Amino acid sequence: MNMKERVLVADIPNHIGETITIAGWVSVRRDHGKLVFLDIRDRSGSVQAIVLPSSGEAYEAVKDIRNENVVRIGGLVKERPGGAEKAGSVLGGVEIEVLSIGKLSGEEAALPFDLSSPVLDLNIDTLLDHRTLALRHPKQRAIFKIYATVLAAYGDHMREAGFLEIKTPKLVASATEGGANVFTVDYFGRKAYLAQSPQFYKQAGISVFERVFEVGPVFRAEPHFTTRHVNEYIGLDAELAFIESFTEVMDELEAAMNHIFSTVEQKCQAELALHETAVPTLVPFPRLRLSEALIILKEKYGKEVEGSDIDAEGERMIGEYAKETFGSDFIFLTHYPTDLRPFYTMPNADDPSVTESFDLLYRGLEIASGGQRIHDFHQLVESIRKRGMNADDFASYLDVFRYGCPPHGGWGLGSERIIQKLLGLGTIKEALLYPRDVKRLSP
Ligand code: AMO
Repeated sequence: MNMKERVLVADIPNHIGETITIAGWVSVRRDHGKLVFLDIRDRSGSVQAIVLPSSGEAYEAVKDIRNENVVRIGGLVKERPGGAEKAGSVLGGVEIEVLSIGKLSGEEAALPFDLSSPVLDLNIDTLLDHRTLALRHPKQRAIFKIYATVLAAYGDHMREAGFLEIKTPKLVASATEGGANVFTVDYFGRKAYLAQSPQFYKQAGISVFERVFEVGPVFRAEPHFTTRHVNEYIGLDAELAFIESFTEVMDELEAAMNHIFSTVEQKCQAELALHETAVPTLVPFPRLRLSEALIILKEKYGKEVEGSDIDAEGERMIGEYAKETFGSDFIFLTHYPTDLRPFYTMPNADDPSVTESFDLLYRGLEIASGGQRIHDFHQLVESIRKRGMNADDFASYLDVFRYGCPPHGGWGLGSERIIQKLLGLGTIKEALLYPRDVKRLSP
């Protein structure tokens, strides 16, 4: 087939009365008496094709065409009376009368599940075991159209706001976030790690470029089975210099979130509709100290928390509180205790037991964390020591501060959690094409 001659489905209405070539997947084959109807899908949309017994060769060839086979069709574009009202995503107003049809690929084997029903009602294991096939379903494809829009909107916004896009190594010599959740790799006989975040490199980045952002993989060896963790995700990170307060970091993140959501609203109406959801009404994000949130949890929800941290249930409740009190799907929790944040976090000048830091919750789930960083060499060395770590292990990171680094802060934002909450997905795994969890390394 000469692909140059191929007409995309979305362009078919411009070819009424012409004989054209289309190619794509058979979403569904329906036999009505002697007529065969095929919904043909390509990247731009779906159209109905009809094979009449009088077509001879095509009628013979269509006999072994099954759902999801890949086909090429030569046919006549016809106006379809009343077709514009046809429900679903199939192009109304036109149809193709098939003159020739050829199978490009696909066996006659039965599909493991029915992709033609409006809802793909599979358990998560079946969905992920047959991931590539399941992705052909319109609702699944819609997730990744929205996801791509989120990534593009984030990049566009950050560039517009003066941030330089950087890509940093994912094979690294030291853990950045502390804790045990780091994957070890054999690196030519030495121990290396998969990056837990671009933290050190984005801080190095601002010491050169002032404002940097990165969209890249993050690896976490978390042995949990939860609906919000995966072991590899895409982080939307940013770091900005010459700040006076971490509130400026929150301002920048809020502006980025606003741009992401308004872009999704503009570009993804059909995809949002498939998921029966809409972009939340955006009001200024409320900001609340974590210590105040804990009091609210106790007084309003009767929830006691252990220690001074908030757990997943507490975050859900504070999400409800934000909605009820401020009409906001988002809320910043601020001033996390120093012993709960990584060593690079700036302590509060008046009360060093808390930090200049925040988490951002969206519909009750943490989607980002960030804050101001320590930029003084000696203070940083002291912070490393206080946590029982060896400053020598951070020599090249510390050099960034030895030679001068402006006051700065930034955030790490989990891209998949945005999608999970926007679409109300049961698990974050549905927001990844090929998620990695404790048990899953394939497909
Ligand atoms: P943190 O560890 O809180 O901060 O991670 C930042 C954001 O990344 C997302 N996230 C995850 N998403 C899916 N699966 C996981 N296992 C997972 N772990 C984290 C969350 C989280 O809010 N360096 C700091 C950020 C900074 O201060 O700039 C960091 O990595 O949405």
